Amino acid sequence: MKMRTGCVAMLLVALFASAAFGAKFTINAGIGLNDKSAQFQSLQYFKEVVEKNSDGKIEVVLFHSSQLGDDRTMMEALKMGTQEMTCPSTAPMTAFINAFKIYDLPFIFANEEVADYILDGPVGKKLLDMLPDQGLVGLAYWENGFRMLTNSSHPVVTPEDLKGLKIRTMENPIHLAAFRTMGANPTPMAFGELFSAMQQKVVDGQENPWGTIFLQNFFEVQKYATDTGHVYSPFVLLISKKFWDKLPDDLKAVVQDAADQAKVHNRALNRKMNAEYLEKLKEKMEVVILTPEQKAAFQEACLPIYEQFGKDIGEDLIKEVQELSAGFKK
Ligand code: TK8
Repeated sequence: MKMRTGCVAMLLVALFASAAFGAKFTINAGIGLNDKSAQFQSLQYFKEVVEKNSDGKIEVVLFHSSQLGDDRTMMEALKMGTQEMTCPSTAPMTAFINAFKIYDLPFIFANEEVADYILDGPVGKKLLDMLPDQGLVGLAYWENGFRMLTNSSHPVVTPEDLKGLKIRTMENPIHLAAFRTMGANPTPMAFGELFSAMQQKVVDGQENPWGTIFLQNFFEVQKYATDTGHVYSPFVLLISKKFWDKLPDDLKAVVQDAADQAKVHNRALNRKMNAEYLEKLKEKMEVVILTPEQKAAFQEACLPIYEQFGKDIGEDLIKEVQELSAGFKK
């Protein structure tokens, strides 16, 4: 009798031990940026926390540089359940959930602190809560950051300087409309095609945060930059709902906690890197830093966009963000 209990106990120990060795779940996570980006470094951070806190039950495998596809195709793979994780800019997410267009309104966030406040508050949550209906679960808002304009033709100091410039935008109707309104000739394109499009002069320019402009070597094919900061791009750490529903609650908690921890890491790192790479870019490109008056001219030129997309996004939602932002105190 004693012997048998001992055997069962040993068997149980053996079973648990083997569970700890072989991961039960694999998260394949892909992004568009390269492995030097703050985004990739934050995914590495996420991977470490998840693998440690799940006692190896979850393994995270990372892919960068659009190895698994662009933002749009990876989101589709998450919906189908053939890929577990990605971290797109919110702009291409609007193809699935219209309300995310709120983040595409030019100059809607005055600075990063306001962006954090809105994204981590009721508005940000309300939008994440819309994702499960689309087969996606939004774990946290990470940061792509304020977008800056670059081009290969001439310095851009006023909106008039945009005239005739062929600018690549993300696949998003508001970004297209905003650049059209400012007088440019915008064209949407997946991120993975952008470098060669600039190299082959299919487009004259693009817009992305300083870190991306530096780390993706855009300065090799772009001579001029302007700190327009016209849009703040959030990233959303997304997980496939099909995968999420299979995870036991304790592991869901581990993944959610790691996503939140990595968010804090990501925002701090991204801001530090954007500031550092701006200084490095000044040695490689002609960088225009706009005065507040010059920046206001871009803001004014974009005002018709609020009118044009007000109904589509929802006047109430826009008002809610504007009122919350106005009430924000550091
Ligand atoms: C990376 C994209 C990129 C975005 C863009 O997949 O497309 O310009 O800024 O960073 O999400």
